[in-house]
Amino acid sequence: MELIIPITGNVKHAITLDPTVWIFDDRRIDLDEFFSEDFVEKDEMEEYKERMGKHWSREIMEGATYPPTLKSEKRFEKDKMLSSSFGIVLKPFIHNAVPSANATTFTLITKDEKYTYPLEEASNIIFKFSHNGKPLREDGPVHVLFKDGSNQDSPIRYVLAIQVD
Ligand SMILES: Nc1nc2c(c(=O)[nH]1)N[C@H]1C(S)=C(S)[C@@H](COP(=O)(O)O)O[C@H]1N2
Ligand SMILES: [Mo]
Repeated sequence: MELIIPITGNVKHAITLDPTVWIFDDRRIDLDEFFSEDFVEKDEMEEYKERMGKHWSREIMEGATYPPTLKSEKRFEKDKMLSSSFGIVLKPFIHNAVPSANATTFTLITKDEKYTYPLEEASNIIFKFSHNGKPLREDGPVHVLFKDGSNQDSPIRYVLAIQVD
């Protein structure tokens, strides 16, 4: 199993995905949160952080030197990275490869099979890259999950490459 996934075919820039670095990518999604009722979309979360930011800058002006929760927040984030399951939406990576104007589909090439989807479907696909804090070294490097949760129990595995046509 390779730990990288090339995007090739009818694209302007053939690129290589390296799921081992996605744990540091802000676009990562905590999958246990995502596949639960109380998932908060990113822009709502940004609004919330902005409001909290204003709150904290006021606190700082009023005398506190740093948000009193900052240390425990960092600790919490680190614990989560080491124990949670994470994924990332496929779409921006296909976008970065710049599909040619006449490209319409992408195909997930796996060890045994090929799965072809219209390009728009990339926004509905999540590449899971860690399970309980561990990279998917056996049957990954990613598991392919649909946002609607329909294949949570039977994700596509052993992804070797993505081909745009
Ligand atoms: N809530 C939630 N359900 C999930 C996932 C997840 O990350 N979060 N991962 C799916 C994937 S990709 C797999 S392989 C299985 C893993 O289940 P197991 O821990 O029982 O092996 O759970 C599926 N259901
Ligand atoms: Mo998985």
